[in-house]
Amino acid sequence: VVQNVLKANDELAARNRQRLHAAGVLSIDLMGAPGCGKTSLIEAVLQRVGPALRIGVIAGDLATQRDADRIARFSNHVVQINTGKGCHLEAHHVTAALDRIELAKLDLLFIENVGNLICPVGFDLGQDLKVGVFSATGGDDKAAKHPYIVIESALLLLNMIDLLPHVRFNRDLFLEDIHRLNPAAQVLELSAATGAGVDAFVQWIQTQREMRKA
Ligand SMILES: Nc1nc2c(ncn2[C@@H]2O[C@H](COP(=O)(O)OP(=O)(O)O)[C@@H](O)[C@H]2O)c(=O)[nH]1
Ligand SMILES: [Mg+2]
Repeated sequence: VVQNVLKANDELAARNRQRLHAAGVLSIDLMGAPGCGKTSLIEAVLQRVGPALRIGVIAGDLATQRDADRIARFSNHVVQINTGKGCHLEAHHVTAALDRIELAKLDLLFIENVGNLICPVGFDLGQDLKVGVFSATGGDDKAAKHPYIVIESALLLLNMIDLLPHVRFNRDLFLEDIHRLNPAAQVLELSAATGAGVDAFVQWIQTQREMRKA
C-alpha cells in the first residue's frame, strides 16, 4: 500500500514538473522546522526582487491562512494549502494549488512545505530544487539529527545569524556535519530579519535559473 501511494505521488509530481517546465517556472521546495523562518525568508526575497523575477508562492500548513496573508503583502500570486493532520505536502496538494496560480505570469515558484524536518523529505512535489532551512535558535545538532533533509537538499540555509551572539550554537560543528553528510551541498548563512545574506540567496536562485535555461 505504501509503495502504491508513493508511486501515485511520483506520477503526479512528474506531471507537476512538466507543467512547471512548460511554463518556464523554476520551483523550490523550502523545508524546515516550524519557526525556522521559511515564510520570513520568502518575504525577504520578495521585498528585494523587482519585476525581473516574478515569484509565486504555495504555502503549506496544517491550519490557517496566516502565511499566505503575510506573503500576499508582497505578491499577488500566493495560494495557501491546509493539510489538516498531514505533516507534509504531497504532489496532489501542489497540483490543486497550480490550478489556482497563473504560471504564465511567474519565473519562480516557492513551495513552503509544512514545518517539519522529517516527513517532507520523502515526497517529490515536482519541484526542481529542495532547499533545507535551519536556524541559529534551532540548535547546532539539527543537521546531524536530520540527515535526509541535508542529503536531499541542493542548498542549505542557516537563518537567524543575527541571533548567533545570543544563543548557544557551535557554527563550526553545524557546518562540519553538513559537509560530512552532503559534500556537494552549498550553504548560505543569512538573516531574514536584518536582510544579511539574502542577496546571496537571490543570486543563487538566479544562477539556478540561468543554468537551467542554458
Ligand atoms: N531574529 C530573527 N528572527 C527571525 C528571523 N527569521 C524569522 N524570524 C522570526 O522567527 C519567527 C518564525 O518565523 P517564520 O517565518 O514564521 O517561520 P516558519 O514557521 O519557518 O515559516 C517569527 O517571529 C519571525 O519574525 C531572523 O533571521 N532573525
Ligand atoms: Mg511559515
